This record gives sequence, C-alpha cells and structure tokens, in this order.
Amino acid sequence: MIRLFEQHKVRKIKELDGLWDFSKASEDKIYKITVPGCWEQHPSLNTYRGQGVFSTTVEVSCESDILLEFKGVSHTGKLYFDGTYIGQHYNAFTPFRFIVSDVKEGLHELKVEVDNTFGEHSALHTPNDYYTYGGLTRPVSMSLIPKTYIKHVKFIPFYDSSSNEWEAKIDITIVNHGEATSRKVKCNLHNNEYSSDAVELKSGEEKVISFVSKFKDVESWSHANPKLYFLNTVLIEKDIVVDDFIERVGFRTVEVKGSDILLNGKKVFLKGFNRHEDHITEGCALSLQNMVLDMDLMQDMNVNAVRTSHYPNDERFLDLCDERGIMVWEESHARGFVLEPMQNPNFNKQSEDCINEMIENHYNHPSIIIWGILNECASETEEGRKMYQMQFDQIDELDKTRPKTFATCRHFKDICLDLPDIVSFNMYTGWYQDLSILERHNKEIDWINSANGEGKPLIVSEFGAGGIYGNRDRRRLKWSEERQADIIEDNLEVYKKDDRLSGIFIWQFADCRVTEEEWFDRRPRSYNNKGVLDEYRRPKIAYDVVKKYFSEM
Ligand code: ADA
Repeated sequence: MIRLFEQHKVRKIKELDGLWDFSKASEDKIYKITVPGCWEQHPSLNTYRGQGVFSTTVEVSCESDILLEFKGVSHTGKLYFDGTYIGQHYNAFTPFRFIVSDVKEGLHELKVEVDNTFGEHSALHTPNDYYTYGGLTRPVSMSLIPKTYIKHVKFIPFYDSSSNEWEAKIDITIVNHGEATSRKVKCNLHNNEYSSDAVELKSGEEKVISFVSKFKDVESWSHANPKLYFLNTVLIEKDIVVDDFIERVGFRTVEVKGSDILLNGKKVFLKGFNRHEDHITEGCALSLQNMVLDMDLMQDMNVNAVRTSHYPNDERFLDLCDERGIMVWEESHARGFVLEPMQNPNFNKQSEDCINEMIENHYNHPSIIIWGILNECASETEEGRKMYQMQFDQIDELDKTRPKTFATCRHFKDICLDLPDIVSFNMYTGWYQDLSILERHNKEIDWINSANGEGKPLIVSEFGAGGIYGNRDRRRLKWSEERQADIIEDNLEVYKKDDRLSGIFIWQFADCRVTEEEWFDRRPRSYNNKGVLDEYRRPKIAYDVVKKYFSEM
C-alpha cells in the first residue's frame, strides 16, 4: 500500500512490493529481501553496512512511458532499467521518481544499487543516535503515463473571515513529453467543480494551472474533527479523461499570534512524542500494521501531536495523522551536527534537496502544522546561523502557510532564536542534569527572552529519561523503569502548570537502534532507551504516567 487512499483510478499504477533479489556488492549470493524492507531483517545481514544490488522483473502491459516512484531508499539508490543508468537519489526519507520513455510491452529488469555507508558522500546519514538501515525501505511503484500527464496537485486552503467561507488555491502542474498539444483540466472537491479552458503545451513544456475558488458547506480540519476531502483532478484530451490525480486534503489554517499557535484561529497546546521510524523486526521500514499500532498506542496515551524526529516520515504515517487529527511537526533530516560536519561540502545541497522534497511531497497533509529543521545543530556559531537562515528562507519560498522552528540545545549561547516563528528547546533536567526542574525551566525561559526569543510561542521539544524495559529496581536507580517514570512525571508536573508553553514532546515514543560507532558507550544495548515503550512496543512504567498527565492537559 502506497498511501491510505487511492491516488489514481484512471492512471495504471502497479505496486512493486514483494520479494526482490538482493546481493551484497561484489558477491554472488542472492538473498530474497522484502520491499519495502531493510536488509538488516535478514539474519545474515543484520549488521551489514555497505553497498548492494536489488533487482526484480517488471511487466509492462503495453508500450508506454513509465513513471517509477520510490518513496524511500536508504540511504542512496542508483536506478538502472534494462541495464541503462536512469538516475540516483540521496536520503532515505524523501520520495523520488524517474520516467523511462517509450518502454516496449513485455518483461524488463529493474535494478537499484543501494548504499548505506558513511563518509563525506553522506552529510546527513552519519553515525548517530538512530540507525541508518539499508534497503528499499518505503513503497515502490510503476505507472504507465501518457506523454502529457499530471505531475503534481497542490492545495492551499485559506479562510475568508469576511464571508465566513473556506477558499482554496489549487495549483495543477502538467508536463508534456510529447508533441505540442492542448488539454483541459477538471477538478472536483465535495460537489465544487472547476473546469479550465484549453491549455496549450509546447513539447517538453511544464505548466501550472491555478485557480482560486470558494468551497461551500465544507467542514474545517482539526484535532477534534479531522475532516478530509478528496480532490479529484483529471486531464482531458478531446473529451476523454487521459490521466488523473487524487489528493486528500483538509481545510485548516495554522498561524502564530503573539506567543500562541492558532489552528483555525483557536489556540492549541501540543502534547505528544518524538517518534523515530524504528522497529525491532522491521527496522525503519515499518509496515502499515505497526504504524497503526504506534498511532493507537499514542492515542491511548492521549497525545494530540507528534514530532517526526529527525527526518520526513513515511506518507502512510502522515495519512494516519491526517485521519486521526494528530498534529505534526515534520522535520527535515538533520540531527546533532556541530559546525564541522555542517561544513561537509555535500551538507547544504543534501539539506536543500531534503527540504524541497519534503515540502513538495507532503504539502497537502493538513496534519502537518510546523516545519522543523536542523535539530541541535551549530546555532551558536555565525556560520551555523547562515545555514539556519538559508534553510528558513528556502522554506519561506516553498510554503508561507506554516510556522517554522528548530530544536536547540545550545542553551545560553544560541544566536538564532530570532529566526524561527516558534522557539523550541530540548531539556533533560532530571536525567543529564540533576537540578530542580522548575528552577532550570524558568532559567531557560528567562534566557530565551533575553536572546531574541521573547514573545514567541515556546515548545519543550524534548524531555525524558532512559529506562531499560524489564529493569525494575526499588532503589529507582537511573536506567530503571521506575526512575524513568519519576523523571518524566516530575517534568510533566512542571510543564502542565506553565501556561507560557504552546507544546511539549516527550523523548521518546519507543526505544530505537543506534549506530555502534561513536554511540555504543553511551547507549546500553546500542539502543536509545528513552522510549516510553521498548522496540517491541512493550509499555514501560512511564506509559501510564504519560497517559494520566496527557488526559488532564
Ligand atoms: C537529543 C537529540 C535526540 C536524542 C536525545 C537523547 O536531544 O535531539 O535525538 O539523541 O538527545 O536521547 O539524548
């Protein structure tokens, strides 16, 4: 399953999920690896870091241009079709697609060289406090597309308070890979219909057809009422529908007003978790079943928000957030870089590509209400500031409808708090620092107010403690479940009384695997053990503490 709804009823699309052949670079042994999946699921490959080749055979039912879409390859994929190099993509967490023209009817070989090694070539996937797996880790699909097809549909809702009506701007991008031609476009959303005049397209031309319309009797999207609508767009040639593109959208606005975050004009308080895409049996390639389990568990703990720490998430999980009314802080890919790795010659371009692909592909999710960047990176340095500024400017170019933030840990020395719309800070008082949580919290906010963050919404973007599942200890020593629950409760006790806050995110939802290199000595089991559940989704004592507090906040 690629999305939680059907995106095409006319365009022929085939999911290429299943068992692909996989061989490690320069080895003949063939493994059968599931797609989506991680090669680490195989007992002989569960610590393999290197290159390898995935291959499968695809059948094309009639001569056509084909569109190959990969929702995620970890971390670099080089694509070959019938032995011809087609292109490549870096970053496990954003989708990419390539078109192969004039493919004959019949069987064809699809090959992907995959690399999850570390080094200068990989500025964002590095030895880190999470694991970079290897594989075709998100869904793969092949579509037969006409020479002129719909590339993208963007839905931009806004509310006209003078007429008390929802309006939206819809941008439809069409590409013509054939001879000069003309097409018409028709859109339908909840009995609101729009038809364009004939659109002339030169050969090779890409055109955006936009229109703005009021939408009668539609309901807004919110946590309490996550109302979604299908936006059906069709491309018409001589009265025949030749292509289609279905998006699922919601009518909502999000804005910052003074020190509040407003959803549809009403103040919201975000309470939730930081969640890595990581699971004991599936690595980062979570199945829909396990995504739904994570969502059910979070909602059982009364969350209303989730932070996709520290990278763009699988679109099926974002679809779940849309359906369940879970508000999302989606984050571009970066965790914990001091200045030196940010000066990797690939860092800026790989970051720019990730942000472009994150926003272009995830823009229509109403659940995403905040874009985040550069978690705990070098925001205390002038050179780091330039990169924060550059990335925030890039987001502004792509989307002015959502507030922006970054999570800092450069306490008392951050020089970038004037840049984000929302000030977010990661605190581990009670775990890394044995101080009074209330005193340390107030000292943090006093500093923020003195460092150009005053008057902005505030989010405690991370707080928590380590607890190893099954480590029960009446002495409540650190790493026991009891002490983890105590520290989380002590923090919640402070935050629930502070109405200066607009949100809190616990670190973290579930334990996740980390890279041994550089991290094993600080991470028992080579896991980040601050999950409120372990990697099998077994709840720790802290689970019921969170459930209780979040039910009251
Ligand atoms: C940081 C970081 C998280 C995680 C956490 C921890 O705040 O943002 O990714 O590493 O610390 O567990 O210490």
